[in-house]
Amino acid sequence: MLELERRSPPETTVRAGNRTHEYLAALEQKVLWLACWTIHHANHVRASRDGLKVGGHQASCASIATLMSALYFDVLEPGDRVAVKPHASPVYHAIQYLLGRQTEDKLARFRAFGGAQAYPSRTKDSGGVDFSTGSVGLGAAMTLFASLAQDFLHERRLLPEDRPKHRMIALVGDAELDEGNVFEALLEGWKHDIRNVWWVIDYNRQSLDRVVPERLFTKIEDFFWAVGWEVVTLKYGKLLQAAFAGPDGAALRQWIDDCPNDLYSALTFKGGAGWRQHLEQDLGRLPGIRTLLAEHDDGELARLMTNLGGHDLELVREAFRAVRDDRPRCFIAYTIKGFRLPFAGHKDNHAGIMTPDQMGEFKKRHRIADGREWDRFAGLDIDPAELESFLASVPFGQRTDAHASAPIPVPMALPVGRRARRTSTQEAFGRIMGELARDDGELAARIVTTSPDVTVSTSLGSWVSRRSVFNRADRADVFKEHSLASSQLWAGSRRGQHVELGIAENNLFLMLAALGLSGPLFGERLIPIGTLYDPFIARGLDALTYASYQDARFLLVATPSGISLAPEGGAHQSVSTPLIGIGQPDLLGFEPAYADELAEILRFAFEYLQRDDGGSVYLRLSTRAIEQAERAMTEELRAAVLAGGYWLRRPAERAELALVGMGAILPEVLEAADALADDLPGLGVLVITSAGRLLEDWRAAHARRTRGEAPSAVIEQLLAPLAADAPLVTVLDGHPATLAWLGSATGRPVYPLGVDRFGQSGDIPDLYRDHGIDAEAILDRVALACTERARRGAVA
Ligand SMILES: Cc1ncc(C[n+]2csc(CCOP(=O)(O)OP(=O)(O)O)c2C)c(N)n1
Ligand SMILES: [Mg+2]
Repeated sequence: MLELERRSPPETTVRAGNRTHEYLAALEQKVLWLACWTIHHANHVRASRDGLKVGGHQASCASIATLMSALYFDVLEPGDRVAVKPHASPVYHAIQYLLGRQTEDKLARFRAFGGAQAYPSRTKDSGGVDFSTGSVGLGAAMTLFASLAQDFLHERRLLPEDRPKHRMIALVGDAELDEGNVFEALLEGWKHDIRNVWWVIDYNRQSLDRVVPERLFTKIEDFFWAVGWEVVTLKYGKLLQAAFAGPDGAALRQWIDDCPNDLYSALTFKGGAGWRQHLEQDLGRLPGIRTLLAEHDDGELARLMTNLGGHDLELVREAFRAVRDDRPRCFIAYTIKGFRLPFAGHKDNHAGIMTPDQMGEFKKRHRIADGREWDRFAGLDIDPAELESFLASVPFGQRTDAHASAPIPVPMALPVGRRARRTSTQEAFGRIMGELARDDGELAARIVTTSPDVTVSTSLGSWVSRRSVFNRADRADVFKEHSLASSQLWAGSRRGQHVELGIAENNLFLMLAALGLSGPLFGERLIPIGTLYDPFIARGLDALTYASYQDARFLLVATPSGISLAPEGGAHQSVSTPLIGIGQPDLLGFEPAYADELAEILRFAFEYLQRDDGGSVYLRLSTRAIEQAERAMTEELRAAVLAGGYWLRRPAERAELALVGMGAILPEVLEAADALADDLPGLGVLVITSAGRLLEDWRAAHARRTRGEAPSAVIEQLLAPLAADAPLVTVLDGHPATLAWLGSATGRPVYPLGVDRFGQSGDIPDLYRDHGIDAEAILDRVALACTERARRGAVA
């Protein structure tokens, strides 16, 4: 166990003269019991209906029980926010239960439908989970961005001035630091000089598969220092520290320091006899060690040798309470996976669950009588009334649940600026943002934009030039000061409304997650808008999922998209993102073709992302400038654009075929329609603005029909004028499956065109040709559709 860094332990500030420590020690025991029992109950007591293993992680819980007890029962303030390592969910729920914030019923249904969740969940757990966790590494990084969001609200004076800044705390498994997103976040945090973040690392030196190599953490610690964090290492508990101070104690310390992690783990598992044998063999020549061995029986020796910092309640409390400033802090707490459980230290213990016999022993040790397993105070030596009143005084327990925040009013229409005859959806977005930047309304004041180094190339430049980059220190634009020409004037300011990020899409989504939860976390809403290149959604997709899973609300503007960015080539061409727009829960995808559609969708989005039953919105935009539709935005058109589609050219009654297009390829669709005017008079052109919205609506209509109602779906209404067997030829610059389902909605055959291969550099005519989404390809499909329809007709 390589020593990380030896620093003098902080001054003790444990409240003296009262029984706090005694209460905490009892609660720590109870937390361990309840967490283990919750898992045991789910696996061995509750009846299984499907034969599946329920699971749970007693070893992971045991290693962090002390740290979490110290935090929740002693250190946390009500406003602090915590991301709990995923596998400590039962510990979290046990603590909430002891504080009266969780029910026995939910614990008894741990990992069952409606019960306490396998991993802490903001949206699915009761009892106020601050940040969901589950995908390792993301919870830790989330706290860093939450702190940045808190700073943003403070500097923008959106929070009461007397409200202190709270700590954003992550309880992190040591293996989580293998995730690259953690380091991306740390670097970004350094750039933004983040404060008030604590990461408490449960350094049990075990991951899922194995015992981790000892040298790794020295590198990790160096990294924390390099990015300005204070590192506090809690290696040895007070028992071991006392032994080190005794005769030949230095040799004992050296022996443990030199002990490889896997040997230390193995000896922990073997217990007292194992330690004795090794110590006799290696240090038996030293009189001090011989005395120590003689004075400790096997049980005591095991207790001494496993007395690591993260299991020493007093030491842990002292370390937490010694913090007096807002520097980011990393506590590296040495622990033992499965501490005080029969599989302590065993390398295979990650998913290990005590057998019923082992649980029987464990229960005896905790002095729990049959039937009293859920009793909050059973087996403790302290008067329950005293404990109850101690628990009632715990600061964290005073927290009231999620903040309510007033909605931000959205104007009836957004300022759209100059109307262009030809424009792209990206340009139109930039223009609206530029207009909003001049606006002194509430909406514009609450918008915060962010982008991973593609601010200019996603058309946020004019917004940022006016609203400036968020920076805790005011900073002038040096180019401007030196009178150097630049169209982007980027001063940094405390009041800035754009958070500039380095190129790390994970960070973008975590930033959006934090800004998008500012209402529930801090009581003040923001309207976050993140921009990136559409193909790079995939780079941060898990973080996007994480943001959505927590019900963070934001607007994601992805541009450019598809092969329509032509010369930029295959590496930048997104293919399957429209399917993300359909498939990602709580993220509503739109792909407008025209600027006037975009303005309506944006306005809708600002409202939708504030609605209780709303969600986030994803706009897939393009740099391809196209001829704009000459029209007025009627109420009917607006409703149709938002519902997911409208007829750009209305079909004749019982038209025999229809063209359906989405996004930047509309010119090709119209070109094909013109070419077909003679052969197929009355041919309609349907524009899809949101495949996801149509699909959702269609399925909702089915659900209502099963309940005996008779609604028709929007897609059914849209296609109703067509002949019952009229084929649809669908086209988009994206995966053809996006629109291929449209036919089955109304029993009409579909001929889906789209992109399903990686592309290459080229111009639009060449690329559209190559991928079969140009007018000629559309005409070919129309011909096929007509032939096959005629053949079917003949057969019928
Ligand atoms: C992104 C992601 N990959 C893989 C997993 C599966 N997984 C769950 S826990 C774990 C190892 C956890 O080890 P550590 O963080 O040290 O936690 P502890 O030892 O405290 O259980 C892995 C690989 C996951 N939850 N998330
Ligand atoms: Mg671990």
